[in-house]
Amino acid sequence: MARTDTFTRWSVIASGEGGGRIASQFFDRSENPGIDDRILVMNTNRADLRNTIDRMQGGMGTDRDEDEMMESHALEFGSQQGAGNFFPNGEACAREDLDRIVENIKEFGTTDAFMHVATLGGGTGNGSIPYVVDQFKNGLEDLNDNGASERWMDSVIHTAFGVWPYYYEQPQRHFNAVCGLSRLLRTGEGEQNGDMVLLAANSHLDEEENGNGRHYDSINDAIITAIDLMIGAGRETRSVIDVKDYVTIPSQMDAYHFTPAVATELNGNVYELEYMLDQAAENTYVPMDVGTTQAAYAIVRAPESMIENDEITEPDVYGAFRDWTGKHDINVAGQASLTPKRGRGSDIDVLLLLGGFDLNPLLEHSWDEFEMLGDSLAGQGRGEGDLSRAELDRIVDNLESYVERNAE
Ligand SMILES: Nc1nc2c(ncn2[C@@H]2O[C@H](COP(=O)(O)OP(=O)(O)OP(=O)(O)O)[C@@H](O)[C@H]2O)c(=O)[nH]1
Ligand SMILES: [Mg+2]
Repeated sequence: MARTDTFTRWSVIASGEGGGRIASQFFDRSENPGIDDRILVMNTNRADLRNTIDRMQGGMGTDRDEDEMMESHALEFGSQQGAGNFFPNGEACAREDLDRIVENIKEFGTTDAFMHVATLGGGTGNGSIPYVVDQFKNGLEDLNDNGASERWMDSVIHTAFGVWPYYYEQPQRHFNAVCGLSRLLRTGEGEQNGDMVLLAANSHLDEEENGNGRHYDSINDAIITAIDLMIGAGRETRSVIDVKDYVTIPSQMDAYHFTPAVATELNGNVYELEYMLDQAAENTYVPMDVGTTQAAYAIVRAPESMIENDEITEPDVYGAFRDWTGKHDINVAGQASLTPKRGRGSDIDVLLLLGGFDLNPLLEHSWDEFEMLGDSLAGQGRGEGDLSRAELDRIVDNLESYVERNAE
C-alpha cells in the first residue's frame, strides 16, 4: 500500500464530447497506474454523456452498470443542453455548476495532479476546462468546506490537454481553438493558467484528414499513449521525472506549452537510442520546428528485463538525450529518464515532451478564420454566455504576448 502514497495520484477531468471520448479510452484498459478510476467526464448534454458512458462500460467488462458509471464518473452541468459550439456558453455552464463539479472531484480523495482534457474546437469542453482550471487554482477559497487553514487545491498541479480542430473545419471551430489556447495559457488577469498546456492537432495526427470516427480513435490512442508515458515516468523507481519537474522550469521561463512526440515499439536490439529520439521527434503532435524547443523531457520506457540485464541503462539514456539535444542545437532546460514496463522482449517506447516552441506553425492554420469571426462574435450574447469586445481583446492580447515571447 505504501506505493500508492509515494507516487503521484493523478485525476482526469474531461469535458465535452471529444474530451470525453479521449478520457473514455482509459477505461478500455485493465489498469491505469497513477489514475486508477479517478476519471470524471462532464458534458452539458445528457445524450452525449450517455454515449460516453456506454463507451466506457464497453471497456470495463460486465460488472459495472450504466447507472453506477453515470453516478461515479459522469456529470451533466449547466442548465442548457449543449453550448451551441460557442465557448462562452460552455464557460457559463461551468460557472453555474462549479460547486457540483467540485463535489464530484472531492469524491476522488487526494489528488496531486490533474489532467484536464478538452477539444479546442468545440464550445463545451473548450469553454469549461480553462475556467475550471482557473477556479481550481485561483478561485476556490469560498468553496472550501470548513475554512481550514490549507486551501484545498494548494500545491496541486494542473496540466491540460487541448486538441486542435482539423484545419478544414468551419471557422467557428478555429475561433474557439485560438480563444481556448489563450485561456488555457492565461487567466483573464493575464497570469499563467494551466501549469502545463499540452497540445495535439487532429490534422497533424491524421494525414488523411477525413475526421470520421475511426480516425478519432487512432488520434485518441496516440493522445492516451503520450499521457500514459508521461504519467508512468513518475511511478516507477530509477530516475523518476515527475510532474513537478515538468512544470517548474517551463513556468519560470513563461514557456509552458508542450507537444508530445512519440515513437513506440522500437526494437532495442537494433536501434541506437539517439535514433529512437529522432524517431519520436519526427512524430510531434502539432506542426512545429523542433529547433525552436525551449524545454525538453525524454522518457524512455523499456522492458524490465532489459533494464535488469543492463541492456539499457540510465547513463545510456542521459547520454543519448544530451547528444540528441546537441545535434538539434537546442540548448534547453531538460531531463531524461528511463522507466520500466512489465515483461520481457526488446520493444522500447520513447516520449519527448517538447515545450516552449514557436506556436506560429500551428496558429497559421487558424488565425485568418479567427480574425474573420472575431468582429461578428464579440458583443453578441448567444444563450447564457456572452463575449464582450473587451474580453475578446484581452484573450487576443494574452495569446499574442505569450506567442511573441516564444517565437523565434
Ligand atoms: N481528437 C479528437 N477530436 C475530436 C473528437 N471528437 C471531436 N473532436 C474535435 O473536436 C471539435 C468539436 O468539439 P466537441 O468535442 O464535439 O465539442 P464539445 O466540447 O462537446 O462542445 P459543443 O460545441 O458544445 O458540442 C472538432 O474540432 C472535432 O474535430 C475526438 O474524439 N477526438
Ligand atoms: Mg458537444
